[in-house]
Formats: sequence, structure tokens, C-alpha cells
Amino acid sequence: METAAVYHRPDSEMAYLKDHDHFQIRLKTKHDDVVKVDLLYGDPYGTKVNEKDEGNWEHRVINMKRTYQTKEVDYWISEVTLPLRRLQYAFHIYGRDGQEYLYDDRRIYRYSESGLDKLSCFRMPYLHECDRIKTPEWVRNTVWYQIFPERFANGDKSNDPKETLAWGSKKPTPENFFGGDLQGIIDHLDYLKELGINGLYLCPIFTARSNHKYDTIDYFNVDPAFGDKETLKELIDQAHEHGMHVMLDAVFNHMGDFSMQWKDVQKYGENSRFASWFHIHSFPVSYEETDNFEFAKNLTYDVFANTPHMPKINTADPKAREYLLNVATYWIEQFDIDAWRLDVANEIDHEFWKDFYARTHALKKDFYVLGEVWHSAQEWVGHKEFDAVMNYSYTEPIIDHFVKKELTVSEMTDMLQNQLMLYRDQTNQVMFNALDTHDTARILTLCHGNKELEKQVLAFMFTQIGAPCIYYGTEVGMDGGPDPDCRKCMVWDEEQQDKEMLQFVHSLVDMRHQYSQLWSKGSLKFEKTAEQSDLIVFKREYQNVQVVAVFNTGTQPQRVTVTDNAQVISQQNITKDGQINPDGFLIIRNN
Ligand code: ARE
Ligand code: CA
Repeated sequence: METAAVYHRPDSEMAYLKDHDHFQIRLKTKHDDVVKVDLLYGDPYGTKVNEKDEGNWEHRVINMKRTYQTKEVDYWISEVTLPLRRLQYAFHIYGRDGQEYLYDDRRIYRYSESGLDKLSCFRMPYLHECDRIKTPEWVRNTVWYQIFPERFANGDKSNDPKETLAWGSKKPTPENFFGGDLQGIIDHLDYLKELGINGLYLCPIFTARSNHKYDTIDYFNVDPAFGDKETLKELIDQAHEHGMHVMLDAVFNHMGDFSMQWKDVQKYGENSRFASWFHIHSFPVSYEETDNFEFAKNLTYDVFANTPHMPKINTADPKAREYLLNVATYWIEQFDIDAWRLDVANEIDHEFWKDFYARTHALKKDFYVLGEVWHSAQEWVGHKEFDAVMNYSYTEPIIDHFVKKELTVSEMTDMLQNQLMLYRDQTNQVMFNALDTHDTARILTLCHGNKELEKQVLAFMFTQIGAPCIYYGTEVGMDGGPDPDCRKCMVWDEEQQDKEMLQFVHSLVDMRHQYSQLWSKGSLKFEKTAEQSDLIVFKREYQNVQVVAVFNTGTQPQRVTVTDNAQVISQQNITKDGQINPDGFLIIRNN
């Protein structure tokens, strides 16, 4: 047995309080190297749980379940209840080679060496409920809709910027405007309610020069092209009345170069009271404006990516930090927002986010903090900084298999299982799953216009752990290449809308709501299928409901047998005699 491949880390996503009473323990071993794992656990002080407790006070034995298997590793999981809220534990591992090992806090060694006498158990000294990672329950039942406000709907022409173009009349560019605003969103809340949406994610709405508003000028005001505070208040109140939560976009990694803070730094240099708010290398701050601004030279300060328009904020500066934290709490206290999406969240310091998380949750216990992180994010979600992240690390492998055909079925399912094992269950359950956003090409374009494929991959995402998000316009068949082409004006002309797609997305959202506990909290088991079959089969199970899903991502029809008491929840490209054609899927309820 490959003892070097055996891995456990206490007080992490591998040993944690899942809810008030259930403690989950995970062990990682080399694939197929281990045939059985017993978890040995007990009270560190040998206290009997109660007089009737005839159990062995040093440890009880529970057989761990091999829950996930990938080409390289197996994940063993068990859950225990701990009346005394403390725990010592170790693993008794049975190798395929017939060898038995004990794995404890100090070493892994042959069971035959000294049996249980020399155990130095892993310890969880005391499980404080206040330490437990908690995530907002409402997010588990949310289907999100992401809106790029400049392009969703123009509800008020009086606030249109002067160079506003006729709606949908031109291709979007980084510079042009079409007049979208908050009133336009208010006007379509019924439409979104009808679609089944119960979570709105708005890209930035505060005063800024650009059409995307990620170059903030004033964090305490709604951009005049989008409306005013009264309109925002009405939007949020009406959204709440429509059963929707509202998430705004916090851009704290940088601010716009037309902000008064940056203007002051340009004017007064190191004497500016804002000089320490930014990462400035030398004064005077300057950038040589090229004719198109794209390639600024001799930058004397840090910027976001390659644009000098967005000087990076020094969030470790006490005044800058206090200012931004006041922004965060202001929009909760005054406008009752329910969540913040955090722009470029991974490039801001952890101390800032710990403070941010504490202050927002002090105002709303079930506030949702979503970090924009395109890679693994254990540090942030495991330490009360974010509740979850935009789950690109989970959805990109889905696209890489279903759409780009760059991953095999097992390569994709391996990546998905590995992702799930990076986080606690309660974190996975509130991840933000989107196949496309304002930063990526639209899923229909990635599918090269193949709507059957688009519907198949959407259906797959809607059956996963994590809250799904529809990027505006997907439901009416919109396409679009990478930014800025993915930000076209929403299609409201019913003649231009794909009604069949609208019906399909509506049915997906309904399916998600109908079984929301199963999709978000249910177990997930990928069945082994023949590698070349390109058939994905998995089970979701929650309490006594079991759903089986089959997706054919190959080029040949596949036959599946369905038990006769199965109830079809959703299907596509299924023939009468039970064949699943390419781009087809079948989602059934077994009991
Ligand atoms: C646009 C063009 C750029 C061009 C720039 C010129 O896309 O190619 O150079 O204009 O001004 C906002 C606007 C963008 C704008 C950008 C810069 O929405 O239209 O760019 O400002 O002006 C990385 C970051 C991630 C970031 C993306 C864009 O990690 O945080 O890049 N996403 C957020 C927002 C954006 C926003 C900003 C940040 C800036 O969601 O909308 O851009 O506030 C890989 C990497 C990721 C990388 C990702 C996308 O997956 O792992 O780290 O994300 O690709 O590039
Ligand atoms: Ca307008």
C-alpha cells in the first residue's frame, strides 16, 4: 500500500463541523490501493457519553465510505455525532496488499507493530458552534440571473448618456452606450419572476465613466446613467417583493482614475491625504497616454491588469480600509441588499476580507459574500472571508468536456470530484455555478450555435451541487463572443426571441426549484462508464428521493434501460425505444 499517498488534515475541509451536530471526516488514499478504512474515534478524556454507553471509551469503530473515486485517488468519508463536542480519532487502513496500517497525528505504521497501544490520535479539542463555517441557507435554493445593467433594458431615456445608441443597433464595444438602467430592470421583474429567478446579481452600478462601471468614481452614489438612489431602493424593495435576493458588485481592488481620491493624488502627489490609499512607486504619478490608452508606459503605480484607468487600492491602509468597509455596510444598512460579489477578490489582502465578512454578517447573519476567484479558494472560504466563489474551477471542466471536447468523461468527473473535496459541504452547496458571465464568451457561441448541446450542458450544470446562474439573455437564445461581444443588448423583441429556449430554461429552473434540497444537499455518485462510451451517469440522492441522470456527450446513440417505476423529470433527444442520441440526456426519479 502506498502509505505516502495517504493524506488527512485535521481542522480543515477534511475534518469539520458540517452542521451543528454532524462532524465530517475525510481521508484521501491512492486509487484502489485501499479496500477498507475504519475510523477509530472517541472522547479525548475517555469520558463515557452516558451510563448506558457500553461503547469502548477509547474509540468507537465506524466503517468509512469510499465516496469519490478518481483515476489517481479515492476519498473516504464518514460523519459522526459528538455529544461531548470533542474528539480524538485515527484511521485503521486495510491495504489491497493485505497489509493493515494505523494512521494517526504523528505517523502511519503497520498495525502489527503495536496495535492500538501507541496511538497518538488526531484531535479536535472542542467544537465551538461559533467557529463553524456557516453559509446562508437561502443561497442553496437560489437560481441566479446575472445582469450587465447597461445592456439589460432602457427603462428611462431621460438618463441616457449623450452618445447613447439605439437599443441593439450596433455591436457592443468597450466604449459605447445603449442606455440600460435600473428602471429597465424594475420593468422586467415580472418577466424574471415568471422565469423562476429568485436571485439577481447586478454588475457594478455606482458612478463610473465606463459602460461596465468597474472604474468606480463614487462608491456612495448610483451612476446617473443608471438612475438614482430612489430608483435603486425601489428596485431592491420590488425584487424582495418578487421573492428575489439582490447581490451587488463590490469593486475594492481598484478605483477609477477619475475618482476624487486619485485626482487628489495627481494634484498633490505625496502631500495628498490619499497618497497612502494606493500602491505608488514614485511621485509624481503619471502615465504616458498613448493614443488609445491601451499600453500606458512608465507607470508609477500599480493598476488592474493592463489599464492605467484603475489604480490599485492599498486595502491595508487604515483609512482606505475604513472607507471601503463603510461602503460595504452602507448599501446593506440603507438599501437592504442581500449579498456582495467581490471583484478581483483574490488580489486583496486576507485581513481586509476578514473584517469585511465580520461587518457584513454583523448586519445580516445570512448575508452572502461571493468572491470572484478563478482558481481554488480554500483559504478564503475556510476562514470566514467568503461564503463561496464564482465556481469557474468547477464549470470550466464541464465546458472543456461537453463543449470543447478537450476532456474525457472521466477526466471531467475526476476534476469535479477533486473540486468538491477542496471545500466543506456547506461551502460547495452555495457555490455560484455559471457557464458564462460578462467576462467570457456566451455558452451558445462556445457551442458554435448548437442549441441542443447548449441545452444539454445547461441541464448538466443545473443538476450539480451549487447554485446555478443564468447570464442575461441566454434564455432567449443570445450568443456573443468574448468581452465586449458577450455584452450585447438584451433581446426584448419577441419576434427575435428563441421561445423554445425560453421554455427550456423555464423548465430547468422549475426542475431546480422542485428538487432544490436534492440538487444542493444531495449526495453525488458518478457511475463508472466505458471510457469510449462518452456516457455520463450519476446519481443524486437526498433523504428518500433518488434521481439518476444520463448524458450522452458522444457521437453515437446509446441505449439505457429505465426501471418501469421511474418518472422522467427532464429529457432531450431520447428515442421511443429508450435510446439517448448525441447531445441527449435523461433525468429520472427512481423512487
Ligand atoms: C476590457 C478588455 C481587456 C482590455 C481592457 C482595456 O476585456 O482585454 O485590456 O478592457 O481597458 C473590467 C471590464 C473589462 C475590462 C477591464 C479592464 O469589465 O471589459 O477589460 O475592466 O479595463 C482576470 C481577473 C478577474 C477579472 C478578469 C477580467 O482575475 O478578476 O480578468 N474580472 C473582473 C470583472 C471584470 C472587470 C474587472 C475584473 C476589472 O469581472 O468584468 O473588467 O474590474 C483566466 C484567469 C483569470 C482572468 C480570466 C479572464 O481564467 O485565471 O484570472 O480573470 O482568465 O481574463
Ligand atoms: Ca436609460
